[in-house]
Amino acid sequence: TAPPSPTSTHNPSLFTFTPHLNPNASDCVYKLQKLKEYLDSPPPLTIPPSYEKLTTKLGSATLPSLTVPCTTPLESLFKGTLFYNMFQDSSGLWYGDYGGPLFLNCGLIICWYIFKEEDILGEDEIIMLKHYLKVHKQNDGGWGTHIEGGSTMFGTVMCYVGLRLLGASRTELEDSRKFIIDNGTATCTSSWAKFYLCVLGVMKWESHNSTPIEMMLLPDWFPFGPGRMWCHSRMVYVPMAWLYCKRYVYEKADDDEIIKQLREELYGEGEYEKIDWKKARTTVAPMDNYSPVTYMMSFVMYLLSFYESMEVFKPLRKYLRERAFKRAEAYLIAEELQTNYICIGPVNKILNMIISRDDKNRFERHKERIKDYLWVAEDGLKMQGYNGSQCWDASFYAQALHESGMARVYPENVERLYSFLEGTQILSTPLSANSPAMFYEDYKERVKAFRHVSLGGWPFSTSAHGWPISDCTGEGLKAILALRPYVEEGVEAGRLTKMTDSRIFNAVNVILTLQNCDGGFATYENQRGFKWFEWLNPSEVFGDIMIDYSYVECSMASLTALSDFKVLYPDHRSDEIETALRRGKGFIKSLQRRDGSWYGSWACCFCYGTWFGVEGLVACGEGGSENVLRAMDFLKSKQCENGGWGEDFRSCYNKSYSPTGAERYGDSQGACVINTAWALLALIKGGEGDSDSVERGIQYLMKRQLSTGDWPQEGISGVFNRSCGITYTSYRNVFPIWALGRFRQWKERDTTNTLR
Ligand code: LAN
Repeated sequence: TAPPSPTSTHNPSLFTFTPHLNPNASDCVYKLQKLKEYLDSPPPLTIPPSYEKLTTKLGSATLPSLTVPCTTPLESLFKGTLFYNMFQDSSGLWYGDYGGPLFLNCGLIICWYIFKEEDILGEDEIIMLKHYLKVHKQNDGGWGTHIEGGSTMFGTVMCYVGLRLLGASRTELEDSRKFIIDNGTATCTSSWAKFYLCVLGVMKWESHNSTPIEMMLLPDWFPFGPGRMWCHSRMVYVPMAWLYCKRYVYEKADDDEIIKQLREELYGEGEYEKIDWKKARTTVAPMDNYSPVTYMMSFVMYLLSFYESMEVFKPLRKYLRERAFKRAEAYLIAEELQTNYICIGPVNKILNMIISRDDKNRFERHKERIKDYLWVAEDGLKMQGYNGSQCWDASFYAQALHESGMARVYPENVERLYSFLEGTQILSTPLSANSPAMFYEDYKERVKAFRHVSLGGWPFSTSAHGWPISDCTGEGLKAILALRPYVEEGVEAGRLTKMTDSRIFNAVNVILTLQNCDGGFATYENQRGFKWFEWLNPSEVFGDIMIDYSYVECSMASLTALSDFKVLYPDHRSDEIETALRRGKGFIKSLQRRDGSWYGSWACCFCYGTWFGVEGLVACGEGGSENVLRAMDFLKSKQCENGGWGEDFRSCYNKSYSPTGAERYGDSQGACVINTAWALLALIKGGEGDSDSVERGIQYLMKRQLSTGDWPQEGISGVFNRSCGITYTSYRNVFPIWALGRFRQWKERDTTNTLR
């Protein structure tokens, strides 16, 4: 299947670099004023004092002028770091846009709309949000599920409804309405969109498949249950089931003019009252149907619909549901407390917020944390896919600075970076309001919340978010270990907090306990379910979401961290670490494809996956092995003539390598900076540092560098659930810098090859 191709006239990712706008506010709060100020008068590129040291270090090499392209890899590296370091926040992190999914905005807009009196969004925010949705409309009138995908009914219905609620008129959106009607009306949108339509009151709950909250009551030993699902699916399922079982509908829906109009617009004039809502449960437009609902799931839905509607089950339903609501409430509250009301992701954030409406204190706290998800860029204001990628980006950059030798050149940046990473490690998380002394370390409480050990892990974004992830812990630990030698002075002088051994051991404990039976590592938790759960995936638009699978990315990061740790602490849990590395190695090998590549699940796609695969195998002592050589061959075979690598988003969607081969983002052969950097990192790690292939790749990176030291923002890099793109603005800086740095280190090791 080919994903629909985008027809939007706007290339969104070109507009997504806003770290300049950091107002020093907490977390990701970006004020529109800052954007305006920046656009009116962009800040001058100033040379920081550390530049002096840089010249000394460079020796004979001359300083690259800020308006002239670099001529050597070393110059390029300096300029790249100089540029990127300027955007470091005083708290040590780099802010970036984490937008991409379009469907998320509608959830926020609905929440704002149904609680209008709460002013969840300000006037300026509404203007910018509207702008964002308009900018990403495609030529056919629709919207994609994410900003770079072709139109889907999921994206279109969500964005259409969002825009109408924000005040856009029906006439303005006539082409979009036509798109919806032509593709079978809103009854053919995906089940997720249907859910939101029901909440808003523009669809009847009968069109929603049964989503019983009773699932919360299934015992742990039962082969299926919320605790066994991938945490993201679980965290969305519980509040969805809550709202479904209450048949929650916006209370003023029947008297609201816009709602009444939407009921006409989404289905055709006069159709709303005639629709067979039950039938609508199973209708879905082909463009949304990425993972069609299986026969088994249809059968389960059929049985559940009996349970849901039969009179005989009424007393049983009442009894079970009451108990399940109690359990679910405790669960939802625990999630809110654990994440400081940020919640694990943008979807449950909004659903939990809607549910908490009657509890003033809870609702207020939710409101305070909405801004964490908002981001303003040149394309408008968006609801991001997470509350940012701060820790993840910072960990990679720390390693890039270390490996390139640049960490010695920029001591102030390094100190700040260390301080951020040190402060972001998860130390403890309260579990419930009634027992503030209860922490995750309390086994019973933890298990009740289905949570893995958190203490010592690192999150993807901020410590306030608090969910540790295997690979974020791995990268965080590696980053801290890499930076420690540079910050000794700062620690001694009391400017920085010491990273004690016990904190490091806690991180190692998180990693060790996250290893799965197959030897690999999943994202947030162990793999607790079975592959057949996927047959019960009801989402249509997303693939492989039911359980937490072992991934090459998570495995590499965890294993390399263990291997770095082992060198520094050879006596701590050394047997367990040896075993983990051995098992991990086997797992990484087992995922390698025939052609030598690895599929990347969290970024686009095979270049990314293969970099992780190679890095992981080398760390497990497999450098030079047949597997690594095959990976080298794979990468070399995909290099474009101009020296770069480029991959289309279809790679992720279809799970098979798809080169772009066409003019994209200023490259006639469709190569991209970030893919090139990943391929280079893998090739150099795999022993190809002296090859012509690497030389040409490095030249390519230099050629694409902008005269400021930045690299152009190209296509969307991140991906999740196989089908949705997500923006990482740091990647275009961090990975080229790292690749250039690794190249430099490699060359310096080889004395016959002097790098000017
Ligand atoms: C992320 C972001 C980080 C990412 C990595 C750490 C990079 C990866 O290696 C493991 C998976 C993980 C943690 C990941 C999983 C899925 C997330 C949480 C996201 C892509 C960010 C947004 C996405 C989440 C599911 C989006 C919310 C939408 C729903 C459909 C629930």
